Amino acid sequence: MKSYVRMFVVVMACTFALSAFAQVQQFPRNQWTDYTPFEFEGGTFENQEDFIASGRRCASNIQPAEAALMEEDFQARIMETGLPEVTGGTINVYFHVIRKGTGVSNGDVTTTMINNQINVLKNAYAPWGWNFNLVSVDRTTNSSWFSGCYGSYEMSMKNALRKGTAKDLNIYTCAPSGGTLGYATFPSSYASNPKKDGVVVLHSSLPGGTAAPYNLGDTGTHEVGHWMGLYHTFQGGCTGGDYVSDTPAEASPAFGCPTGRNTCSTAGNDPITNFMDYTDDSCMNKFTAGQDSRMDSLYTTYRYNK
Ligand SMILES: [Ca+2]
Ligand SMILES: [Ca+2]
Ligand SMILES: [Ca+2]
Ligand SMILES: [Zn+2]
Repeated sequence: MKSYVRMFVVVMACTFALSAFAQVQQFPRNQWTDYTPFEFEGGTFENQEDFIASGRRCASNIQPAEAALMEEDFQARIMETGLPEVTGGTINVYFHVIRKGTGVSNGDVTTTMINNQINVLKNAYAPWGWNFNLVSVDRTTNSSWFSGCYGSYEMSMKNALRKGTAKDLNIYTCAPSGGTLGYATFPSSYASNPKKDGVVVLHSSLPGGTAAPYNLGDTGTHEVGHWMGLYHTFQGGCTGGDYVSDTPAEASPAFGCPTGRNTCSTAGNDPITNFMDYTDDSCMNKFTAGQDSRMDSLYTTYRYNK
């Protein structure tokens, strides 16, 4: 029974991974309160909501049915093995810079930007027991990998560069799909495709980069959240679907920093300051105890000693 469930999950995960190459999920435009053009990395969007609706904020969107399958696998494993739970620890980080030439504008991020990104991760996760140790930085000049690091050239890049095991974090900086901010794999997909495991972020999202208002390093924080097993806070809309009880449900991704936003009649205002929403880096500043508990459990189940 359990192995059947697990195999089903793997098949569905692979199906999803393939379909993810073909499309980014788009969100309905439902507010249109702002008619200020939104300039981002050489492109102009009608406004910031249009940018969010384009799907470029994060490519780690999964449908509720797929999340449910991943959750089923997770629960089955907990029932089999119990939880020898680690509640924190130090995660080794292997940092891979993909550039199309020299100079920051070609993706050749500086050592200072990398160290500042690691510090942003440390500050975000320290309250919940996690530390990050930068083990190595490598730099690869390859313009195909630079723009194709999510999708077409992703696996050639990762097969060549990924280091460590399930418990180790590999971060790639590049220009995914020509400007998508970030993308991460989830813990449960490690077993079926270990080389794919890791986090991809837009090079200019690092602290000091040009991707304002997403240039304080919290794209990294957000994508590592997915890598630790968290979904978006708007997953499942008002019925909820992030499997975290202390993040109030919200109807759609928030953007900017809309204080007091309340899109669902269920208890609590929208969690706009949560790292797993889509707000500006200067707006997001927290995980919750429920998210911490989920990260600890998922890390124990799929990454610790694996
Ligand atoms: Ca913890
Ligand atoms: Ca929730
Ligand atoms: Ca509410
Ligand atoms: Zn995301």
